[in-house]
Amino acid sequence: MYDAFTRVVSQADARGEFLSASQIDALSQMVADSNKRMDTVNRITSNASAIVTNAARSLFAEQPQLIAPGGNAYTSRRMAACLRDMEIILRYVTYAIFSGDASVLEDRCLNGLRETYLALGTPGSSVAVGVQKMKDAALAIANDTNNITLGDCSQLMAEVATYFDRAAAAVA
Ligand code: PEB
Repeated sequence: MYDAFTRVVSQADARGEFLSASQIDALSQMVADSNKRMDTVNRITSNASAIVTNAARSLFAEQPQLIAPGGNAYTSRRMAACLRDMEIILRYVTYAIFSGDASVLEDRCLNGLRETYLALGTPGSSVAVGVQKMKDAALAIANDTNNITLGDCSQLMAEVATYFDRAAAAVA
């Protein structure tokens, strides 16, 4: 499991080189922008249950077969498993945003998830749609300009989007 710093150290060490000026500059820029990152993690974390339930509700509205008898989210046990899965994925996305690196998400959540869904008979493509809906909601919440010092968050928001996209692509 890497963060943005340990990833750079590991890459430099693999080449037997000192950290380069551009690597140090990039990390130093990340530190300078860290309040944006912490605010983003904070906002997504504190709105996690709304993000999950709204995304799930919208997914079931679009794909009602999931909640019809025999569907993959039919019976409260499967519905609970589904909401839990979406929450787990969102939680690992927040870890990746905090770390500035996708490895925690990849190694501890997405690795083998496609095969798990295949074995369960759970449609990964539907999970991917749910993840995309969480992405839209999370970005809207993170980008809300109310009660915040205005600044350019476009780079960070693009990074946040990549973590959701990785999760969706891993199961689609
Ligand atoms: C992954 N999900 C399920 C299971 C596992 C995971 C391991 C089987 C064990 C169980 O039921 O608890 N667990 C989950 C995860 C990690 C982990 C992400 C990462 C660390 O440890 N059903 C739908 C939707 C979708 C869904 C498309 C969006 O209709 C999910 C939610 N996951 C779903 C369902 C089950 C499940 C299990 C319904 C139960 C399947 C079943 O028992 O039939």
